[in-house]
Amino acid sequence: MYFQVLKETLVRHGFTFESETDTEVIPKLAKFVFDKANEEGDQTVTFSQVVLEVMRHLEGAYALIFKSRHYPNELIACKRGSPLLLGVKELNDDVCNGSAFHDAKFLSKNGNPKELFLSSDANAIIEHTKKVLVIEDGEVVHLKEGGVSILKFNNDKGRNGDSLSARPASVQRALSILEMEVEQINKGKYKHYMQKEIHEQPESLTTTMRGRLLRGGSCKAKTVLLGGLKDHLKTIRRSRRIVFIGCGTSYNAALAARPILEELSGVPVTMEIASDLLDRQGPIYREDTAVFVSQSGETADTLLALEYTLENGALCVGITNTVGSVIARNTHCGVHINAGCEIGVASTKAYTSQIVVMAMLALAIGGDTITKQERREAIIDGLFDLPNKIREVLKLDQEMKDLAKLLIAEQSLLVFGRGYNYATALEGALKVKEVALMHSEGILAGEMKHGPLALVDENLPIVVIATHDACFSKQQSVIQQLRARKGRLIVMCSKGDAASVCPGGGCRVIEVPQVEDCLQPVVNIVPFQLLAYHLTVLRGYNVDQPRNLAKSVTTQ
Ligand code: UD2
Ligand code: MG
Repeated sequence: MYFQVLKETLVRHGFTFESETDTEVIPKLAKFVFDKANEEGDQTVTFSQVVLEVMRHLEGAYALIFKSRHYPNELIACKRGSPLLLGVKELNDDVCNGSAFHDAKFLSKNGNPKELFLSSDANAIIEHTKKVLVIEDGEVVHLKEGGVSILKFNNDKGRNGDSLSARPASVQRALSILEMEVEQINKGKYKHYMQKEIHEQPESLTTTMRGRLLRGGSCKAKTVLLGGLKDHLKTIRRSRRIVFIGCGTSYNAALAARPILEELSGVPVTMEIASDLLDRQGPIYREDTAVFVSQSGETADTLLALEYTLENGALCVGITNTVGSVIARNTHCGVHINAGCEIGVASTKAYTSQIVVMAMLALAIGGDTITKQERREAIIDGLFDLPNKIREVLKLDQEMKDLAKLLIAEQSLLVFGRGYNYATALEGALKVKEVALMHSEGILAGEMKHGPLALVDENLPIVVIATHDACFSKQQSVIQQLRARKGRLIVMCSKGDAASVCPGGGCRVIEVPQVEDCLQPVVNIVPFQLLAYHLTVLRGYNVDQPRNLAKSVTTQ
């Protein structure tokens, strides 16, 4: 919203815009600030003053790098909310032993660092240097002719109420030059990558949605903008069917998004496990849209299925987390999920970001039907609020740890789900299986009587997902039937529903915040991720590299 306001102001001052992106507003704002200072005769306005003034106008989370031909040999970086690291290579070794602390100015003395790196992700820097400065909110990193200084955004406004007339203060406190192992830097306060990645989902989801949800002005409807798809939406809408193709967690994410895609697009959606499509040489037609889902973008089976599908002439759409990956390159179009680097072998934040991207895909495809406008807007509102809801559900951490203690010695865990949360049952079971090395099976609750019911006794733990949606009463009756057979139940339900899912008590209840039905799988998977994580740690297994598994399965 405020970007829209800024943009309108800039347009009034004669700026023209080439894109719909918020990003474009920032350099133009910088130009505006620079011009204004010069007009007012302030020829001495420094690059950092310009940037500080720009920052004053920005809201939300960002990490930015500025370069300008008005300030040759200078570069400025700043951040708020998003991470930003300054990597320093070839600092004299006696200058930086262990985790010594140094003033930033030190960097420009003593023979100088040879190279400086700026990145929002330690992974990108670590191959060059282990020495990093963690930049804090409101700080401005100023690189000038080989030297570095750090300035702090000063809250005291200058005489004119802006930061141009206020002198930005040089940061006095000692900045730490961390020298730790790669793992420590990346893991921050967490013990394992999987744990970190579970807990960073409010942020990763925010990044996934950034710039893609538009809540326009009063007369403008709420919409979704997926830059990578906008020229292909017509073709997708006209296709005879949409085929989701993936493996493992990516397949489950697609399964979670299937109902909303069917509902909003009206196009039949079918599901294919990549290897199975190839085994069967299943029919794919020119009129199909095939959507390839892969975190790494390098998954061998998915890639082979992509080649096969391209040969058959279908429109191929990629949903990947890795810019430049083979699947991203070889698909006709697609969407990057922008979840950030995922290191734990068990996918967590990529899963939730994939679902969110596919929900946005559904919104974009269904974007021109008036009848569903209200529904779409409710989902968009739900998406905006989703990171908060994930923050809330993450508070179940201790409760999931307690549950893990109870289940530590079990042989097996069943998970029943249906509708939107059939995928949650499959994915929850997959998490428990792959990291905690415990047999676990996700079961479509509608299939209960066709076999699985035979397993139920007073020993086997069963999780039933019964959050509030159109399938709720059916799940209530599943719970009743399982209880009649003395099943050992753990019920996941919406906040406040404990009594109605488990009348009379007697089952363990996990209450989660309720969101729009089609987004509920994003919330519901989190307790399972936490449970799988704690089970693994308590059982003494390797969380981040489970036995026999690899992060990207690049071989068949
Ligand atoms: C693009 C930029 C983003 C930002 C934004 C501003 C990239 C990678 N993204 O994001 O940094 O500047 O615009 O509006 O530079 N694609 C495939 N297959 C896939 C995934 C993507 O073909 O599996 C294509 C997609 O069709 C598009 C391009 O890759 O042409 C970038 O996709 P995106 O999702 O990153 O696009 P967008 O507009 O969100
Ligand atoms: Mg491409």
